[in-house]
Amino acid sequence: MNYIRFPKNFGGLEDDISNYDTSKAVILPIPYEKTTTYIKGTAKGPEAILEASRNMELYDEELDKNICDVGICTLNELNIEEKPELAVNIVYDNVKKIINVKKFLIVIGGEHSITPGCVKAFAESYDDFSVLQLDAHADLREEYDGTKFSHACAMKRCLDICKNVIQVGVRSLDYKEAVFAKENKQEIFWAKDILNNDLWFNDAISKLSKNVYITLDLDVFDPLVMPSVGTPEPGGLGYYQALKFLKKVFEERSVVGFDVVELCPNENNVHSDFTAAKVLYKMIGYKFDKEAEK
Ligand SMILES: [Mn+2]
Repeated sequence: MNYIRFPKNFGGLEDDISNYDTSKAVILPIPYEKTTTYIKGTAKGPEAILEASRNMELYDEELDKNICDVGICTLNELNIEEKPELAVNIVYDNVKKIINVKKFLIVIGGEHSITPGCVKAFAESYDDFSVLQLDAHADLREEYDGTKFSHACAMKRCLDICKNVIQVGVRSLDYKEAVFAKENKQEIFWAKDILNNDLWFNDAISKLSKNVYITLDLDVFDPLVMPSVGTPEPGGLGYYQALKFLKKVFEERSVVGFDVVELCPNENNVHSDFTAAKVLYKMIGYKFDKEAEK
């Protein structure tokens, strides 16, 4: 497997803690962008996350450890030129390969349309499986801009594969999506109901199956925290609230993989890139902190 080596990899890690053979976590960058509709630039997301990560402290004060000691390998970018309907299968094939060798996979985008390919691969490999989506947008459109595989349809396509999709932080959708959500009793934890309180944590987690795939669309965060996204929406989650929730999900469920999508780097707002890298790093920490307790 070809991977990015020191000093260009995630975290700028030396080869002994970032080689493919011994790393427990594997990052797959997919700079895919074919269907974005507002601000363009998510194709540069993975590179910006990697660059920011190399400027990050590797010691985590919350977990009191160097998270990277589990081994974090950064694979070469998966470049896909095909249309979204074909891209799904290419993502699926590549994700499947990593699942089969039992590494913990993190996909970084790129736009949200890469998620259904990931979900297809994970849903096939795990029984009792749910998807947890953190996102400002419901992404429940049946079709958008002439394709069913647009970023705006990402979760509708995931629902075709897995019936149990829990949505957190949503504050933007169209009328048809709202009708669909109501008719299908879609579990949505609206941003307006969950900001500034943690009362919903247990309820949301109780709806998740044993095995969980997390798709983290960075626009779930408030634009003050995360301005560099393709479709910013006011009124999103704060940094500590999101981390507290994610940590609890990792503690109470078996998170089998996750993606971090929709970073749209802007050189005037590099703190977004840094925040994305740090959240991703902490999520790896939460995963293996739990493993260590077993
Ligand atoms: Mn979104």
